[in-house]
Amino acid sequence: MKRENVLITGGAGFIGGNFVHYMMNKYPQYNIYNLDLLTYAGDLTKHREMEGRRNYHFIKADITEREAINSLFEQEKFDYVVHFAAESHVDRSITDPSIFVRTNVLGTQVLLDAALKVDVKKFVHVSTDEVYGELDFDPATFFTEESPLQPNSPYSASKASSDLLVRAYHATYGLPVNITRCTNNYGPYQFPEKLIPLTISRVLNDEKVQVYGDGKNIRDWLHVLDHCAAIDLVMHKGVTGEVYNIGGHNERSNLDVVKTIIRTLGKSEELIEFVTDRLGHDKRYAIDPAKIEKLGWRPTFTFETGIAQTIEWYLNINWWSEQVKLLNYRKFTHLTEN
Ligand code: NAD
Ligand code: TDX
Repeated sequence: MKRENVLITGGAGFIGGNFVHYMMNKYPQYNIYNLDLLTYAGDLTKHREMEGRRNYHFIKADITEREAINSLFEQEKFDYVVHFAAESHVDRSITDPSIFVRTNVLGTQVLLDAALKVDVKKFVHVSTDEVYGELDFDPATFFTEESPLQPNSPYSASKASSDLLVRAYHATYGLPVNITRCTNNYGPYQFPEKLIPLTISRVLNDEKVQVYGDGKNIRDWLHVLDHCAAIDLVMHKGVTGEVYNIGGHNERSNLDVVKTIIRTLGKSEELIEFVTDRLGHDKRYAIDPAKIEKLGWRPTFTFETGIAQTIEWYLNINWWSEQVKLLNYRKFTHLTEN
């Protein structure tokens, strides 16, 4: 029987990287192709164990380069495409939106065109709850798949634009697609520009943790392994053309998250420093996951179990502390000029 070929774009990044591990473990019968440009956010050391395995292939490529992408698709005849590759940091999109439009919009369109030519079984586009804009603090309100798209940052606008292209390629050309929109992910291998890994590194080094605004903004935290399981389900069982929201009912204010990390590491709350707010800072994200739950998915991590496991992971992994040192992570926040 022919082995299925699965293309994972952005597999050297945080979520894509975890998904490569997940798929390699769960489906040894698949050929896994990890396509990544290795931007500042991409790192292959997390896949050292995969090197040399017959069914793991790494391809260094830029999803915006049409000719290279087209010839790759013609050569490898992918059965599934799971598309993570993107510029993903909101602060960076405020400083320089252009690369977000290029990678997230044009890059997605190049992949969609290539996928059309080879008859893929499923194209899963990994998107974000940020495309719905912001909610107020009323805990009874949630985003559903029917919520209007009202993105507020250049990042979320670029993701919403790519979602619309994916939708249009299904409606116009019949490409078998799913769009997933998840809440904030956390867990192993996250790049230390995002709130949780950045806070862990700063607290460990007894440095100030910069909380934007008053710290009351709320995010709904999803452990990356729960996210991987949801994407697996959508890829294999999702109804073609449908959008699935993925969230964990794990809402926390940013201040709560920072205090939890400080407490767990046995440090003082005096490390907290309130700084200038992010421009266009969305107040709250929260998802109603009823639709994906009907498909058979439930998160396995509570925020308490997930954050404890995540902090433990960062404490024990030399790879990550080396990365933090190498990357001088401080320069990636929106306060670079301060
Ligand atoms: P990340 O920034 O950690 O990784 C992105 C990866 O894409 C990197 O490995 C990078 O090298 C690669 N890449 C960037 N430009 C590329 C290009 N032109 N060609 C090929 N590869 C390229 O991102 P992440 O946090 O793992 O997010 C993955 C996806 O999930 C993104 O599409 C993001 O929008 C979405 N998402 C993330 C979160 C989150 O909390 N992190 C939440 C919702 C949705
Ligand atoms: O130093 C910080 N201080 C702070 O208060 C940083 C880095 C962030 N914040 C705040 C801003 C947000 O309210 O914490 C919250 C989380 O910030 P980020 O980690 O930058 O994530 P967010 O902007 O919520 O976006 C994330 O979730 C949705 C991902 O980066 C996106 O890729 C995803 O689509």
